[in-house]
Amino acid sequence: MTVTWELRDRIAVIIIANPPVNALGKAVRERLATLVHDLDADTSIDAVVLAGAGKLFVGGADITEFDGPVEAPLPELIAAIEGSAKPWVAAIHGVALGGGLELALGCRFRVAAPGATLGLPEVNLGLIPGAGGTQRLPRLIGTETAVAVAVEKLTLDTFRAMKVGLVDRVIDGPLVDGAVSFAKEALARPLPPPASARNAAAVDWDAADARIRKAAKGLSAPPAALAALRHGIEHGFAAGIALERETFLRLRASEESAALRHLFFAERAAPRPADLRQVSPKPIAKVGVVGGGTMGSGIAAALRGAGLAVTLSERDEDALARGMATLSGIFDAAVKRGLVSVAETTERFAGVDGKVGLESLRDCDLVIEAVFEDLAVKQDVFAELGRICRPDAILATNTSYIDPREIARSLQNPGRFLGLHFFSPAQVMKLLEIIPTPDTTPETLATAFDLARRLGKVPVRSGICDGFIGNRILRRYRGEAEILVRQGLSVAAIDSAMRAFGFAMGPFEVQDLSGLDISFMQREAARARGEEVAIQPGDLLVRAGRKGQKTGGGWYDYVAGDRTPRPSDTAAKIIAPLVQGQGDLAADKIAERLVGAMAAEGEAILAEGIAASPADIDLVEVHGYGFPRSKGGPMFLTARKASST
Ligand code: 3H9
Repeated sequence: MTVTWELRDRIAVIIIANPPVNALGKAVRERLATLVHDLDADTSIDAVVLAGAGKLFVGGADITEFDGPVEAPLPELIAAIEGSAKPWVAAIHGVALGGGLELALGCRFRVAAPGATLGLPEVNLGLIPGAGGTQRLPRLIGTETAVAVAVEKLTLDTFRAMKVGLVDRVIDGPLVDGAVSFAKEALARPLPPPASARNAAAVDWDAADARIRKAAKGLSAPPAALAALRHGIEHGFAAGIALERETFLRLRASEESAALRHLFFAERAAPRPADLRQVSPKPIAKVGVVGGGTMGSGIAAALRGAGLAVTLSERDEDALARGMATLSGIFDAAVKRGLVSVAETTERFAGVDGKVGLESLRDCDLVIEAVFEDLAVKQDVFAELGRICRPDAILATNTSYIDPREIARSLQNPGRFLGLHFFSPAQVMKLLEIIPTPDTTPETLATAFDLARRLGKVPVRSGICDGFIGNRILRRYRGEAEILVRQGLSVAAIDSAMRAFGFAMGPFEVQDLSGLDISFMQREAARARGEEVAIQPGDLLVRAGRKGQKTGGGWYDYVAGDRTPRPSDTAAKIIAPLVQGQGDLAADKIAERLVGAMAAEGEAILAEGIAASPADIDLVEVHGYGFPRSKGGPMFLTARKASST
């Protein structure tokens, strides 16, 4: 870390250099605090320009410090800058986020290069801005926009920031030169009041609170950020600052924020595994997708969203027409949800070339197979692809369970092969399990990670085992839930406990939605191979024709056209032979049992080297299986509980 300064024509220019994001760590804060004092006392200086070295101004407070004590508090530094005898000018490029924007708000002026991003993303970390952001921002840009920025994560680009009064001038040429000229011009005029001395108007607080609570889905930070903003407008700047600080410190010490910070670092580490940092990915422009079912179409849509040319291959005209119709449905749904414009979807759809057979994939850089989950069918596909595709093309299977080594058995040049396990709906779900075989080359693997980055997915490398990381843990989770049913707990009580924990649906509701028959068939196949697989309640339900919502009932009953699960006496009678006991467990204990089972499976997965780290397992659960983000993942949660007892 270095914070340097130089004198330019009676203007001091301070440059913060603290790679990678110029975070405001303790050393930076202390150095800046000394500079405020020293520059104030220096009569050869009339004003100060504050800029960041490298790609950006300041990415925020140093998040790694939030597990430790508070030292050299940022709010005091910012108050000192605001109260300085000389005007400070923040010269912003790249990003000014969180504490970075708060630092700029303490300056009397802000100038920015085109293309900068300004925002207060603290709520993503379970925090509120803790260095005056909720108080100075509304006083500078108006309360409504400030609520959108500080509470609802709106970011402003340079021009919008200029429009709302956050930025005083856009500097087109060299930023620091422009900022120095701006400072000199500003000195010739009376100074505007600092942000803290300005007024801001009230908004309809109750309406804002209701909207924010609905969107926050139980997270603490967004309503707390609004409350701090409101308090300052109703009771004055000093009272607002006090509540903001108290709330920030309380949330900083919360489990929710610790969980979200854990995920922040896990998500940043995931795309760049240490062993691949020196390996260049291959360029990928054209991708083939084999199979136009739900998965194949979803993958094609995701690829188009990243601007890649796609050839969708099906075995005959009818199947191809169905695949293209599914794809068109995905694009229509995205338009209806306001995610993309009609023009964009038209362009995306036009970029998909539907073809019968595999011959059309000969010039693809990458081919992803997403056909029926059957080893022989997949082997045939890869035998043909091996013959048809360019020898340097990467070939990937989207299998959920089958051993990729078996799938690639007949493939020449297996170094270019690996598993890419997408999650349904593939155009939405963020998780991508990347499964190399022992033959996969580092270059192939690096290309898969690069593809994930381009698709905006969270990549997690998995070793080979039944179900890889995610489905293996899912099986254990469901198995544990069924053990509770056998012990006499009702499926409704278990589902309700997991919803209260934070999942959108309980394990039995999910099974009814996706169908009980797939795992039933897997168990039946294992039994047919002579493996000993005990009869489970789900087997009895499927044998009685109850496969889930699609058959009008599974664990629950459903009435036509209504997806509301209704507790089912029929289902209870069918599974009764396997139930022993009365079962009585509080909701939090149910969640503890099931999450504990997930973590235990996670431990086994780590011990076998299937996952590289507990954080990777947490990413799989949060991004692929709806584990509540605010709890950080089963490994994080279990480790925290263990360390606090
Ligand atoms: C805050 O400011 C609280 C205040 O209100 C109150 C305080 C009192 N600290 O994302 P990248 C690391 S809360 C520490 O890949 P990019 C990151 O882990 C903060 N480390 O780069 C990674 O490390 P590694 C509010 C940080 O160029 C490396 O930097 N601010 C921080 O794609 C590169 O990160 C935010 O929430 C940090 N603040 O994107 C902004 N930020 O190389 C959070 C990053 O070891 N940051 N790292 O894996 C971002 O959004 C992006 O990092 C940013 C750069 C856009 C800045």
